[in-house]
Amino acid sequence: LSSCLSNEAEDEISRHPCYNEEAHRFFARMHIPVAPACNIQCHYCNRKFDCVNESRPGVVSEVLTPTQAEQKVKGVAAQLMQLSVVGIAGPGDPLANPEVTFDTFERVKEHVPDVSLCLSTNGLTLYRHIEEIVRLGIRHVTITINAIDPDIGREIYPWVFDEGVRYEGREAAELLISRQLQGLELLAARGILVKVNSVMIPGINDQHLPAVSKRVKELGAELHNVTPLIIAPGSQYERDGRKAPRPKELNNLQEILGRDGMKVMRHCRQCRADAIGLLGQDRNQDFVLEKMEADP
Ligand code: CLF
Ligand code: SF4
Repeated sequence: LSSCLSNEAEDEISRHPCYNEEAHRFFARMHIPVAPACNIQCHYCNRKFDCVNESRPGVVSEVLTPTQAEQKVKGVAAQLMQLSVVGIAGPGDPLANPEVTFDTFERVKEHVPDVSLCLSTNGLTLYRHIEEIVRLGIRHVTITINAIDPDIGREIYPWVFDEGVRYEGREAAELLISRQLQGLELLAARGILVKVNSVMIPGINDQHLPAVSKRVKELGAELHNVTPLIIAPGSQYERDGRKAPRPKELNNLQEILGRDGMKVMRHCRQCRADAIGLLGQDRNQDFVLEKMEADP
């Protein structure tokens, strides 16, 4: 870890299963699926399924209301001793659903104060929520940044929707990228630990990701997580016949990024938006709301 981190930040990282590879054997995360809408379109996504930026495509998480989420977090925290992080990562973009997302975080903060809060977003509206994130004590934020060059970004994002305006083509990518980098910089300046996720898309951004890594490191990102493209059924990339990278290609890229001095995450399990347990575990079915309500 970089030596400029405070002791407090190092401690926060040591108990976060995604930010610390050792921690993932001992500490569990819980995702609460309260955020169904999204404000951009990625070519690898099919909106019928969970957001692919931080999850597996082709799975559908059932959306909870903030009240249901509160009950569920209380129940899980009481039963799952290893729980250290509660995150919101979908099934759409959490910041495209700011009311339910922040209402839910507020409830978790109040009722389960000893877990760390984590947020994952495409970053489009991040700059508008910095104060709320700081106020709620959210210490870990993930931004999915697949490109910093709008000419590459336009091959990934056909459109972006913000404040009643729909942007397309290069303009859409340019807006999204500028907001992502702005959000990253603002969060880092407030001492929030930012992880950047990038989806490795062969033939589109695979050669470009070292430049992305370098830029986000300069802006203060703590960690870079490159995940292999998994194409959602019915997505544009499926129609285009795009392919996932081979494991060796992904490993080579991670090695290149690591050589440039970035801390690279290699143990991501591409969780569902409703995942519960240690990374790689999905114990959602062990914590069914109705059952918990009947048997507190
Ligand atoms: Fe969840 Fe993401 Fe927080 Fe982790 S997951 S919101 S940072 S608590 Fe982790 Fe899962 Fe990979 Fe995400 S293994 S998909 S990186
Ligand atoms: Fe789909 Fe997530 Fe992209 Fe939105 S940000 S289009 S939900 S993959």
